[in-house]
Amino acid sequence: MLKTSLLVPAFSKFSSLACIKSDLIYKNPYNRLKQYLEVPVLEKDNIFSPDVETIFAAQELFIPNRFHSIKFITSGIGPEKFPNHDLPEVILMGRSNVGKSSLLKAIFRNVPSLLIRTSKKPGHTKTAQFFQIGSKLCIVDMPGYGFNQPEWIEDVLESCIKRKNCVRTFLLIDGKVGVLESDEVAIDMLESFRAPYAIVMTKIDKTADSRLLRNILHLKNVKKSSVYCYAQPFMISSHTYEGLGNLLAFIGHITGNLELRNTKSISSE
Ligand SMILES: Nc1nc2c(ncn2[C@@H]2O[C@H](COP(=O)(O)OP(=O)(O)O)[C@@H](O)[C@H]2O)c(=O)[nH]1
Ligand SMILES: [Mg+2]
Repeated sequence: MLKTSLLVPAFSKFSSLACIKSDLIYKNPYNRLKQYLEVPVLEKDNIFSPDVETIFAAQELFIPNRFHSIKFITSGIGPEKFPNHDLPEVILMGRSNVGKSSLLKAIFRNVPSLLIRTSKKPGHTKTAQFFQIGSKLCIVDMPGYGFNQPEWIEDVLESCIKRKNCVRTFLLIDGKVGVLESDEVAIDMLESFRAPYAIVMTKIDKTADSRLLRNILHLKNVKKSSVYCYAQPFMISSHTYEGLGNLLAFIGHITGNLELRNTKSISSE
């Protein structure tokens, strides 16, 4: 197989992705953690592991052009404000300050017209914000729960997650902090809605591997009885983009926009 370091410059030369800073975006942080344990970190070892070409194709989805516009469409706290369309939707939810907006910013880094505000102050986003990616899919940024959460937090989460368009909810957990009680409540909620969801551990650039591993293993216990959680947590840095490619390939695939090549099955929930 081609080495990533050879492939990235080759691709960049011929494509609009010349802005790639490094090949961290193609890395799966899970492979780094694996070396510390003699047994697999997860029960099903590394079930989603797209190759570089697949990740590259996934990134192209998030680059606008004349026929493919990427834009903010609407925001609201109830169904009357939500869009009426047939696009598949994925939702980003998590505690205030966990890195939802930063992840969006990283996903849309090639869309300078989209101004996404991140903040050190928790509780900045109060409504569900819908972003449309051409005629392909929609990403929804949710208000954070926990500190400074809006009083309508449960209602807005429920009405978004239960929409027929919603194909997956991503529950973001701070990689350094790990699962808190409020995250366990969120997990219970998703399970009670029977909503397929996946965990995303954020901020891995500022988390020591030992701590990340500890938090992943703790997570494994928390979701022992879960039915609707995807078996493999994603790990990302929205600052260095490490692990981001894996997540984009997953989003592309579950929304029916990306065929997987040389990738192990993701049918397992
Ligand atoms: N080092 C690092 N900081 C991050 C990352 N993601 C978010 N942050 C920081 O965490 C804070 C909250 O991020 P934000 O995206 O606004 O969180 P939100 O409330 O969940 O939308 C900001 O100061 C971000 O710069 C990351 O991947 N790495
Ligand atoms: Mg935010």
